[in-house]
Amino acid sequence: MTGPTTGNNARRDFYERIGTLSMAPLWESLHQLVPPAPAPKYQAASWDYDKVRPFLMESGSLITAKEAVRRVLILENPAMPGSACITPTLYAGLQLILPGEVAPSHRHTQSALRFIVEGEGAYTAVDGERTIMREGDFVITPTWTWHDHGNDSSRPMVWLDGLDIPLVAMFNAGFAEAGAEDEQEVTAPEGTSDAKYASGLLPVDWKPAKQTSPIFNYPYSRTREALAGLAKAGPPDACHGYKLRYVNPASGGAPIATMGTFMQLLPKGFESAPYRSTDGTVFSIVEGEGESTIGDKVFAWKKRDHFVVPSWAKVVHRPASESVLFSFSDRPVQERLDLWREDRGGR
Ligand code: 1HN
Repeated sequence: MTGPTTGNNARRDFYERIGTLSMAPLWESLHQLVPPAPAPKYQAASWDYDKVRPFLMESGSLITAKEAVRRVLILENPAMPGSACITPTLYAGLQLILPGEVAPSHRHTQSALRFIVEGEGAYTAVDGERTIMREGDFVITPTWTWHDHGNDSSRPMVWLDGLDIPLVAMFNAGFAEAGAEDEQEVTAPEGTSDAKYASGLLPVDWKPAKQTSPIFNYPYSRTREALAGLAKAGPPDACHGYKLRYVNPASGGAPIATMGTFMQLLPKGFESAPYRSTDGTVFSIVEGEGESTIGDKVFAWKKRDHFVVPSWAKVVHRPASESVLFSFSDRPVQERLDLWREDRGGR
């Protein structure tokens, strides 16, 4: 062997001296910086709705939606305490809005998705139009749109919020503004955007202004019907069962530029082939019960439970009954950057 034989002490001394100039030796961290395969610093985790719900309801007696602005319990990855992240790029939380409450109007550059977990009849308003939300509906709040929520029903409503908060924070591209009034003025009757954009038709001279979908409520009734039709049409995919992605009808892309959303039906007794992909994914159980192996751990789940699958962790789903799973991830971002990969194990 030729080359320097300088000992560890000399090296450590060198690192200290260059450290005073804000420099560091790449060779000490190279393999960590460019790992041979994803090595996520966060973990798989699940939230049992039976355990979560009492705390959510208790939060309803501690603070109003108005005072809280958004009364949400954050689903935080146990490996990232204090980060408000469920994955390094995604935020998730469960929001409670009680009968008669209003969550005041504001807007921010972070995009949000709502996935309705419990209840029916609350509305969200986006840029002057309200939509009434029901269980299983997928609703979007695009970047920089005014939004407020209200519950005119007689029951609590709970939904999953998914936001691209960590991603926007990484870019330092976050802006936010409070509305002048708690409830924004309604300028279009309910159903307007559904009529204009959600029937495979578009207003004749309409041109999309941004990547965001012009549809802001994708109701569960239609999604469920599509899944049922798909299940009648042929055999399930070995890894996914019957899986659809939500789409912006004007572009074919994801409804939100930063977050992909999916719904899949797993037939009773189906066992999915091991699958992994580079997009860490958050799941919300809509129907059924079963278990999933994520990496080397097994997570049991049922309707209204949530779990997170880290990047490149192997997943196998085992539904005990016919099950429907909603999920979201940063896949559209990774695809745009030519980074997204999957491993179907040859299936
Ligand atoms: C937000 O605006 C909502 O509009 C929910 O319901 C959760 C978490 C962080 C920042 C803004 C909402 C949020 C949020």
